[in-house]
Amino acid sequence: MNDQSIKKFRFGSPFETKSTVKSIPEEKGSPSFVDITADGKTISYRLGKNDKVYGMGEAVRGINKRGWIYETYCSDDPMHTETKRSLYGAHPFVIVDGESVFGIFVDYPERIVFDIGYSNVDMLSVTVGMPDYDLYVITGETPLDVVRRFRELIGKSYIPPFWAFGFQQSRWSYATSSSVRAVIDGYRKNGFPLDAVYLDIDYMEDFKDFTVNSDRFPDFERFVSEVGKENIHLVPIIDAGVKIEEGYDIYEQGRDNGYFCKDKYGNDFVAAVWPGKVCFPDFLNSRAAEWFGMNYKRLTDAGIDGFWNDMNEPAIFYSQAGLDNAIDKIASLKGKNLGIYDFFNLKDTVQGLSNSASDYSAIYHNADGERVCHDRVHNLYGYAMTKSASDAFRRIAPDKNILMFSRASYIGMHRFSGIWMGDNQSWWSHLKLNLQMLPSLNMCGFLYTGADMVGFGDNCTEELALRWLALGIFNPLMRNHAAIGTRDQEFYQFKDREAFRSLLRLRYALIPYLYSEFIRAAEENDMMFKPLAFEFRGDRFAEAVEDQLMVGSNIMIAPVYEPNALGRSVYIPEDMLAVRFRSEDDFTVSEVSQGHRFFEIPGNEVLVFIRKGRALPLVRSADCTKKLDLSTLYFIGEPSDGFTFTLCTEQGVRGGESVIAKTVFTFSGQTDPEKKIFRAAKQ
Ligand code: MIG
Repeated sequence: MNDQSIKKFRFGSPFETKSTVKSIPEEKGSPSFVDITADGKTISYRLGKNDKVYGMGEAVRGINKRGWIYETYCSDDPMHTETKRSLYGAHPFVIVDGESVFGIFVDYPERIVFDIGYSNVDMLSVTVGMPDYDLYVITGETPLDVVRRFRELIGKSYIPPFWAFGFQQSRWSYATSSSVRAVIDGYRKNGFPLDAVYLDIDYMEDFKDFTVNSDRFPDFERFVSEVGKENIHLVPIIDAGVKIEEGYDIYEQGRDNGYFCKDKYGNDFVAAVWPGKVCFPDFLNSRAAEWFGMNYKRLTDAGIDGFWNDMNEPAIFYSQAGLDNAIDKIASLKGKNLGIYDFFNLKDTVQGLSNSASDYSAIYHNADGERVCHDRVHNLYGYAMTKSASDAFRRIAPDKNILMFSRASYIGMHRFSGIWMGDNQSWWSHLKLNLQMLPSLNMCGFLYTGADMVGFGDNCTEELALRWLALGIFNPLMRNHAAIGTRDQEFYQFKDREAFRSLLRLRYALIPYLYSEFIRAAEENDMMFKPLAFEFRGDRFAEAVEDQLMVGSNIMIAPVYEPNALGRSVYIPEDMLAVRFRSEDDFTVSEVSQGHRFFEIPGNEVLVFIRKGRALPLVRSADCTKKLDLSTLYFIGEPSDGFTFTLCTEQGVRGGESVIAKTVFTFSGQTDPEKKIFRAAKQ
């Protein structure tokens, strides 16, 4: 791959985003493929009738993004309906796949509108507010080529610790150590594997970052170490806003050192989130970022080795100014006979208090000396928060690989952390969205990701939980998370425990494969989850498939995402082996030939399709990742001559990063011809 295929064009004076790691010389003249308006604000391309458009990372709708309008604007919006334009992450990268194959990355941390055949079905047009951005035009033979070049440009993806491939249970909120204990027991006593339990905001003292409520968690350090001995990691949440409270040292340090974002008069900007009134650390200021990051040490000192960063779009419930305005407006209406439009206006005033554009416009950063209005850098805030933690971890605990993932993100943050897909709902459509976001996020470098399994908001059903688990077992970040007040959805809570246990155990049997393919994708700038269109070029049926994925190099999945389904139709792009798992050691294997087929899939079964000449490695399952015994490795498949599989394992940590060992296995003899099981030997 040569740099000639990435061309960089600079417009105006862009804000430094740190999204890229490779310096590309600026081109003079105008880019090929696209047209740019004279004011530099709109980039456009006429789409061919059958052109597909991929990318956009964390976004609603399908894998092919054509036919909708998206905006990159990190947003705290828990209603991921298909009419939305933005979610929590901002990933301004698209690939056109048609007569011409190319990608464009618009490196600009403000709102960008990607109109992908919405206003005009034949036009892709990308519009920025101010013409201050870097445009990268990336060409390649195939969309995958484009992805790889883009990923070379933006740098290697974050690799979490091995244990983070285990199953993780979360809920807002396990508010006491005894509720955490009950969850661990619920899993362990029922023979369900588990590697981590999450602590949501209620573990803190009054929602104050880096504090632990000692009534709810007496002797926290001991508790962390106690559950640690049972191979359970506790993963606390950290919110962006710092509670304003005299005597709270984090607040006082931030205030006294000028580490908080300001308003236009230079006072600390104040808004309300969970802790009540907060200030926002100015992560664009390197000293403030370093200071905030080093505070994670308070928790790592207590034995914590994983975090999730929340509310870092940043989410704002209301600002004082916004609230005053709204109250004045309401007061002025008192005693008046409201017209119906005035009534709706009043309602909108209150509803519009949260995450309001005028509040964001009122925030100012000190970007190492330069005063910058938040509007110009909105999409960098969560990225900068998360980078501050990641940078600190290297110093605090170089001997540990600390799990880190964030809610808000921008291109480039994938080098430092994973992301979760935010506050979805216990809806069937969000099970499908989980599947469709995986490849789009992989295109943008986010490999360590997953949705809140079973859905965050709303009440789930047992059927949805089981079907979601059948997809969840392939998510690198496999976390069951639910909102406060919703129905209990820990897997042991359901009636058919056997089914849930079997599928969870199957996840652990698959971990060596998933981990190895994850590492390969990270090292080779590849995607772990690919749409069929990326693998079976020229097959118009494969190119249209939106609900199946290739997972790593060897297998394809086709989860059920509808209620009361007998099974589903699957497009088989080439002759394959279908493995029907009821559990890790109860499965049947059959050959399926290319074409559209219907498969009956009961809820307690998972279908995995193995590609021709390839194989799926499995190990005996265990209660936690630490107990997986790789000497039990075996394969299912009909390997071609010269078949090899490179198994990746974590062999310790150096400089905060996992040291990865690789062992190449080759075919060493079939043991069960009917089940197509074979053993492999180290090369
Ligand atoms: O306003 O901490 O996305 O995972 O459980 C909601 C409580 C704040 C949003 C996160 C969610 C978390 C919740 N948080």
